[in-house]
Amino acid sequence: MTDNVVMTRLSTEQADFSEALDALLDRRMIEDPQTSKIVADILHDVRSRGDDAVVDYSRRFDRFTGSLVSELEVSKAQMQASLDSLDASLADALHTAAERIRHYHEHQKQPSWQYEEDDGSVYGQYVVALERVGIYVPGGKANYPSSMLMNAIPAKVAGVDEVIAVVPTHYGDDAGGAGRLIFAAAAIAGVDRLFTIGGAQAIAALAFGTDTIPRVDKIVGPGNVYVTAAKKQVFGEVGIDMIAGPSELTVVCDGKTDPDWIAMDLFSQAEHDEQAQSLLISTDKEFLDQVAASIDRLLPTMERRDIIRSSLQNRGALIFAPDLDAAMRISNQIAPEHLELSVAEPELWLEKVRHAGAIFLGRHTPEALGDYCAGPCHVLPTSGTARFFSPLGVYDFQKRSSIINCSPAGAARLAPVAETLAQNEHLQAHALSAAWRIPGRK
Ligand code: HSO
Ligand code: ZN
Repeated sequence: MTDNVVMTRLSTEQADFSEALDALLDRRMIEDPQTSKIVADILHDVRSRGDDAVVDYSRRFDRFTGSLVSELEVSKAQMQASLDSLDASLADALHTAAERIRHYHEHQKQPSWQYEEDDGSVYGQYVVALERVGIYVPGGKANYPSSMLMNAIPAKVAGVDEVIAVVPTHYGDDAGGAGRLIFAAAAIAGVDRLFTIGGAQAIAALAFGTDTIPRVDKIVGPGNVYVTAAKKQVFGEVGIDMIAGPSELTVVCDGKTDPDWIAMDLFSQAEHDEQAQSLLISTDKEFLDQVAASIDRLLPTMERRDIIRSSLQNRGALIFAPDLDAAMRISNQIAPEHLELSVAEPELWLEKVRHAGAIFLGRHTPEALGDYCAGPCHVLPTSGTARFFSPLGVYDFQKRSSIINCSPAGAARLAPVAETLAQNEHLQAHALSAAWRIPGRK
């Protein structure tokens, strides 16, 4: 049995290639005004009514049937019991993934630094962890215990005092199934408090705090359009990591990788959801045909074939480029969340990458390994935002303070400069405050 997946074909040889690529990428980050309004109302309501509003929205939009926010909290003992109840092989896999994520992120810690000038003054930067953060782990079309690890472990490595995780309510109803894995992952990651509260109401509760849910300093993690809109609206009141859209993969291939492997890599992204985007750029037209044939042959064997088919037909594409230089230029224009360089000597092509959330080098590095256990975080910039955002990392959970420690000689040396500039800004107190540190001036 084979399927017939009709995927967009693009080629740099077509006159309207750039426009066709732009249309395919379809990156409007401006949200629909109706969504903004719904979210603004929820935020306002949670801010004024606190726990009661959280309960109301969780009953209305999620599957909560209780009456108190405290019923939506999963205790540390419950998290641990979920972990204890897992099959050994599953618990081992989670522990291995967690260890590898922790090890990778240890390398990301930014140290404080300082330097001393000849006059004995010291200047530097003091790096310190955030006190309390909220992490949002979505539910949606799949269940992602891996995302619990990927969000919480970098925070713990940074030294965050308190990590509050929120997940949609249905996990609480399914504590024996999907919830169990999520709660177990939270135990392994060292999450301090966990609430089964999703949607914009969860973001509001974390941003403003309620009687039961503590206010956090920063909220990270991807979510649906309501969660994303809510994060945008609370930004400034709290920190946020980035603005997430549907997940994407771009594969650049020289045509010498097994086409079935590439088809499966494209499926792995497409199976996340109908809006996910899988793109293949190859320098070999015949190879594009071979991958198309692999897709048709393999699709009927896939459990999530309906989602995969929709995703590939709606947003996927097979793209021809005359050489790898051209392929890399297209990839940079896409600025993909995940980039696989399935080519010979991928290290040589790395320097041509300008924009990509995570880069997977070589034929044996599928995105799936990175999604779970290679070590880097799988919370990555989507929708072309790799032009200015970076992967979620330890640095997102650290902040910096500047350090200035002037010796008497250093102060005397800087004061005339400050005094002159202050006088010209007509700020007399500034001028005197500086000048009085010069011996004899006061
Ligand atoms: N590819 C997803 C992460 C994930 N995959 C979780 C499987 N589980 C977004 O980067
Ligand atoms: Zn994935």
